[in-house]
Amino acid sequence: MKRILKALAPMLAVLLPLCMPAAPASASSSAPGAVEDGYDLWLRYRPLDKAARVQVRPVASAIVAPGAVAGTGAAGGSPAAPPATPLQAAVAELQRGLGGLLGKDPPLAASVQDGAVVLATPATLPALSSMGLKLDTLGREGYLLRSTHLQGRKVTLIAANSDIGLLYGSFALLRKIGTGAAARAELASLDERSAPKLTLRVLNHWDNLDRTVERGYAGESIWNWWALPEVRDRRYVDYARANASLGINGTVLNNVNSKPDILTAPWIAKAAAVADSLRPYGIKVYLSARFSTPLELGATKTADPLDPAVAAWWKAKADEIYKAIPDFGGFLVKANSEGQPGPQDYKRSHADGANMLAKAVAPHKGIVMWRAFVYAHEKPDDRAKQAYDEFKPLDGAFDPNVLVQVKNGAIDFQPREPAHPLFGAMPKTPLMMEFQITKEYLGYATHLAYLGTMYQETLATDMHAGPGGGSATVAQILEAGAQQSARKEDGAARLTGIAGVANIGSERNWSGSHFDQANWYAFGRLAWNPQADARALAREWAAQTFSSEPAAVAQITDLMMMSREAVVNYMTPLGLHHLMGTGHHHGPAPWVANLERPDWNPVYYHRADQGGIGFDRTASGSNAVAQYAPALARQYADPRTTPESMLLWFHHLPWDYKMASGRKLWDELLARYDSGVAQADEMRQRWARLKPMVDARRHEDVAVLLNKQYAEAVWWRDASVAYFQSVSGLPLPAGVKAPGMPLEYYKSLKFPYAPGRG
Ligand code: BDP
Repeated sequence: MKRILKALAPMLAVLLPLCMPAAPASASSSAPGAVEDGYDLWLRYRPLDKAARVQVRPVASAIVAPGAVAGTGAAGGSPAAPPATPLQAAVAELQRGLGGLLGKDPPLAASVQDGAVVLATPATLPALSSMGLKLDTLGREGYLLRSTHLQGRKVTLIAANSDIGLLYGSFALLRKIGTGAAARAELASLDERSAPKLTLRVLNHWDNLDRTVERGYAGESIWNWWALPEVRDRRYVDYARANASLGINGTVLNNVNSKPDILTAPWIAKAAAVADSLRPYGIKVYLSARFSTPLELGATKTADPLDPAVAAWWKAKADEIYKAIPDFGGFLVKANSEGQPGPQDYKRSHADGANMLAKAVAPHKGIVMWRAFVYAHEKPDDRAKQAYDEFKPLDGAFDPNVLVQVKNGAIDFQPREPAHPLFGAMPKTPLMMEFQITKEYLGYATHLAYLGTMYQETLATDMHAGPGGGSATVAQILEAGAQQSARKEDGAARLTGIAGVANIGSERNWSGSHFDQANWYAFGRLAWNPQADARALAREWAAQTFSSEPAAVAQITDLMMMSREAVVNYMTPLGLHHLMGTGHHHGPAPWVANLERPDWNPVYYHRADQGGIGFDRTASGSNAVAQYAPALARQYADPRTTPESMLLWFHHLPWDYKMASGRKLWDELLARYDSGVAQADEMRQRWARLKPMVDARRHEDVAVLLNKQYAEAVWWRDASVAYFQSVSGLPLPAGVKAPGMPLEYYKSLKFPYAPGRG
C-alpha cells in the first residue's frame, strides 16, 4: 500500500486540489460572526471550544482519500463548482466541517500520516481487504468508522464498499464531533459500523409546477422550475448535502396530485438538471406520474392499463426519461384517490395499473411506488377501512418492482392515529411507510411539534401484538420487506422503503421554522434506522443545531419531547381526529357537518351528541378493529384495553364513562384540553429560560412562534370546549374556565388565504 501511495503521490499532489473544489459557500451563513438564520441547518460546523479542539485535532488533522485519482478526475473541478462525485462530496464536506469546527482547514494529504482521516474502499485501498473489517456486512451504502493503524500510522479510517458509503461515513464522523463532549470522547477509540435498514429513503415533495406547494408552509417550492434547466440554484447542492447527511437517497420532485406536463420533454430536462445536482450526493430523482397522462396529452385514446397502446406509450416514455436521467428512480402514483384518475376508471385493479408502469421502468431497474391512500365517498363504509379493503386482496399481485406506499395511519396524517392495519397484512408485497413531515394537521410551521415521537410511536407498534400471532413492529415489518420480493437493486437487500412528505421550501430556514428542521432530521435518521430512538435523535439534532452544551441540549430535548403530545392535547385528545377547518385544515372546526362528502365532515369522525362521543369501530360499529391481527383487534375492541390515547378512535362512549383517572369522560376531555394549553404555555416558558444559551436571532424567532402557538392552543381549546358543550349539554365543572368567546364567534372565523392550498 505504501508503495502504491508513494507512486501515486506526485499525481495526487496535482490532482487532489483540482478534484476537490471548495464547498459551495455562496448561500451559507456559516462565516464566522454571521447571524444565525437557520440556513445551515444541523450542518453549522461552528468552531469548537479550545478543549474540544484539543480533543479532536489528533484524530482529524488531515484528509487522505486515495480513490480520488481513480475517480472522475478533475471533471467539474473549478474551485467554484460543486462536487461532481460522492468522493469529492465527502472530502469537500470533511474540509468544510473540520475546517469550521477546528478553525483550521485540514490539509489534503497525499500519503497516510498520523492523525489523518482516511477515506477508503477496498477498490481504492486494497489493504483494507486483509484487515478483517468485515466490510461485506455493510452493503453498498454502509460505513465503518475505526481508529486504527495504517502503515504504522494512527488514523481515523472511514471505510465502505462504495463512495456513497464514504460520504455517509464522513457525515457520521462530523456528527460525532458536533454532538458534544461525550460523543467526542469516543473519537480516539472509534469502532462503529452502520448500514441503512431500508433501501429506499425518500422525500416526497408535494411541489407544483407553478412553484406553489400543496400543504407547504415554508415558502415556494425550492425547485425553480421556470429557470431550470439552465439555472441550477446553488441551494440544490445544500439540499443534497442536508439529505445525504441523514442518508436520504431519493426525492420525488413533484406533487402526488400530478400534472401530465411533468412527463413532457421540457420538464424531463428540468428534472434531469436537478438530478445532476443531487447525484454526487447519492440522491436519485423520482417523479409523480398522473395515470391518465398519455390520454391527456392526446397520445392515446384511453389510459386503460391493459390497452397495448397505453403500455407502449409508458414504455417509450420511460426510455425517454432514462435517456435524460440514467439513474432515474421511478414513479410515485396516486390513483383513484380524491378525484385522481386511475386503473379503476377502466374497471382494472390497482395491481393492473401499477404493474403496467412497473414493466415500463423494469428494464432500467426503476421502481413504482403505488399509494394506498384511497377512499371513495360513494362507499358508505368507514373511511378508515377502505385502503385495507382495496389492497389486502391484492397481496401477491404486484410486480416485484412495485412498493405499496401506506400512510402511517388509516385516515390522514392526524396528530395521532393508530398504525395502519395494512402493516403486517400484506406479507407478499413490499410496503413502504409514508409519514408527513410537513405539519398539515399539526399547526403548520407555526406550532412546535417534534414529530420524532410520533414516527417512533407508529414504528414501534407491534402489529401482531402477542403470543399467538407473534410480534412484529411496524419497523420490523418495513425492514423485512416482502418474502417474495425478488427484486434486488445492485445486488443489495430486498426492496424496502420509507417516504416523508417534505416540509422544505424556499424560506431561508428551509422548513418555515427552526424546530421544523428537526422533523426533517428525525425522519431521515429514522429512515436509516427505523428503530432509532426519538429522544436520542432530538438530542443529536439540538446539539448540532443550537448548542452542544449539555444543559442546553437537555433542556431543548425535553421541550421537543413534550411538544407533540401538547398539540394532541389541545387539538385532538383521547383519539379524536379530523376536527380541523375545511380545506385549509387550519384551526378547530368540529361543528362542520355540511360538506358534500360525509367523510370530509368532522362530525362524521367525532359523532358527539347528548349521549356521548367517539367513533365506534368495534363489531357494534364499523368493525374496523377486525382489520388488525386478532390479538390487537381484541385489545382495540374493548375500551378497557384500548390505550386511552386512542379511546375515541375506536369507541363511542357515554359522557359519564369512567376513565382510568377516576374522572368521567366529559371531565377528562376538558382536562386534556386544559393540559394542552398548559403545556403550550410551559413550552414558551422553557424556551425563555434558554435565552442565555441560544443565539439571539433564532431565540427570538422561536419565542415569537411559541407565543402564537400558545394563543392558537387557547383557541383550539376554547372552540372545542364551546362546541362539545353545546352538544353534550353538560355544565363545566368547577374550576374549568369558560371559553373566551361564544361558539358562534369561533364558527364565524374564516381563513381564505391560508397557505398550503397549492
Ligand atoms: C391529504 C392532503 C391532500 C393530499 C392528500 C394525499 O390534504 O392535500 O393530496 O392527503 O395524500 O392529507 O394525497
